[in-house]
Amino acid sequence: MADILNNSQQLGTEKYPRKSEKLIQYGTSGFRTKAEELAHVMYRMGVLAAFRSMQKNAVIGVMITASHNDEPDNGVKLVDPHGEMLEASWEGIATKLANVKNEELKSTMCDILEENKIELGKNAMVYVGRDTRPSSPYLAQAVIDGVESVQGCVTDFGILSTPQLHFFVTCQNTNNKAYGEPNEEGYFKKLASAFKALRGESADNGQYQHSLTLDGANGVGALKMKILQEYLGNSLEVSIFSSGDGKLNYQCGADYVKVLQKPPHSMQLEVGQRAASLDGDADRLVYFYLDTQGKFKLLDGDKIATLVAGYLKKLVKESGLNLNMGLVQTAYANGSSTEYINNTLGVEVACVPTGVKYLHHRALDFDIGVYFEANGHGTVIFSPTATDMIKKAASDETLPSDQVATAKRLFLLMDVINQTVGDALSDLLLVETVLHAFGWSLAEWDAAYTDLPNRQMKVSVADRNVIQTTDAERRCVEPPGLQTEIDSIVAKFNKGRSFARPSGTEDVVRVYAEADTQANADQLAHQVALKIYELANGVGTVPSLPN
Ligand code: NG1
Ligand code: ZN
Repeated sequence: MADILNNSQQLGTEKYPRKSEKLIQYGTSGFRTKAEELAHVMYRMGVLAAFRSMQKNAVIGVMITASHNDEPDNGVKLVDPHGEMLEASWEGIATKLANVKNEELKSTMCDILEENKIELGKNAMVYVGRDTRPSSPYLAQAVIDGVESVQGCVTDFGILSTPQLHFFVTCQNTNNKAYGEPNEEGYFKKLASAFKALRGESADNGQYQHSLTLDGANGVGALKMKILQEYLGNSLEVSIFSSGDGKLNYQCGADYVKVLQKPPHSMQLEVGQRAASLDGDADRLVYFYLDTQGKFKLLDGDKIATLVAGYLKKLVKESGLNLNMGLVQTAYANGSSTEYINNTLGVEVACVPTGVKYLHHRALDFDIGVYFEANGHGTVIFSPTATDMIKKAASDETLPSDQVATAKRLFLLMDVINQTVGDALSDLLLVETVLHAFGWSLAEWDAAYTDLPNRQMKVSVADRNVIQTTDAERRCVEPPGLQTEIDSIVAKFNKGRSFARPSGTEDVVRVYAEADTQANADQLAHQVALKIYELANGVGTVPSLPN
């Protein structure tokens, strides 16, 4: 055992040394920073993934990506046995291992093994996936070297979307491969065959037409959509933009479209054309179109959640099954969406802090839990009881035939949905299915409610952690006096709402504001940003009014 750890420390020190004293923290989506600062972190996360696999006696995933961030960034996150994010108590362990001095690597590994009662030498199996960033192959090799240094086995899947890796890990760790086959073919076949079955005879219906324009963010989503198209055949025609000829996430992608509220730079849209954007690792999806006045209209994660929840609620009612449903959002959800879910859909709404793990966890409380971040990251999960009831009803000959048919639809929908984590390709097939079923264009979908004008801003401060929040991040408790100031600014705006929180993925404080008009939302965001700059030690240029 001592030999293995000695060798691991030696390889880590020689090939992947920690070169700076800068601390790095396992945040909402793992470690994320400039790619050149990450080699030692990757190696050490390879070691840690192997340890986690030994502890859990299951496959653990490691994904190398910085999602929607700029191309020079990169990141790493661990995927736990059932496809969920790494357990919170291990985030601290990961942070510690990533930051110890080179010469303390071995003793820290020993401590982790001892404190977690892990027997070194037990089988360890780690699945590794990476996005299309130029730095990703080298960083993946560092992870692989880390796993192998403690005698773990690696399956290197090469380029994958983040949700594909979650899917593979879940499939491999589920008894009798009940969730599916842990490989690309298994993934595409499961999604595409359910989607085609749900389409029925005709690919068009009412105002719905089966052609879509897709912005692939110049990333893995574009590559994987091309493969998915082969499985989809004629059921959906997709024209792919930003398919890899430009820079990743540059002037394109779901984050660009959502935050700037405009189409990708290179896309010429026609009035009414249905378009969607993925992010750099294909776990976020937003839709958009130009209305009859040529005005840009965004259908974000909130709109996707309400569309899907509305359809599922209808099917549950028609199937006669007694299943409860809930929708989980974060503070970034548009106020109009929350009002619509409460008052029109009549579905229970929960609000949790930013980060998919919080949404996923809360969604587990329902028979059918729909969760989406406004940025387009989310999915639907069905409890084991709901899954069982739907499965039984779908083949229950004692039930009226229309109820059986509806249960069959719900059953197929469960297969279109990647329940392990938000998945842009799976969500896209889900949205297309619902629009097809309703016979809707984007304008009809969009008509459910009108978003309140809103604005996001970033403020640079000396230490973003001086901002501490409560109430699902909707109120600041630190620094003292800030919340009172925010409250009095908000009070000046009609339908005003605003909050601030430290980002988990960038070194900034994020400000969100909504109000009755765009000018007021901009003013509100600006005034709150200035207050943060003043009370939380702002650095660099003073925040200016968004234009
Ligand atoms: P931070 O940087 O903590 O705001 C962003 C998103 C999260 C989540 C993570 C992970 C917003 C406002 N924040 O987190 O929702 O998606 O990235 O990628 O969209
Ligand atoms: Zn992403």
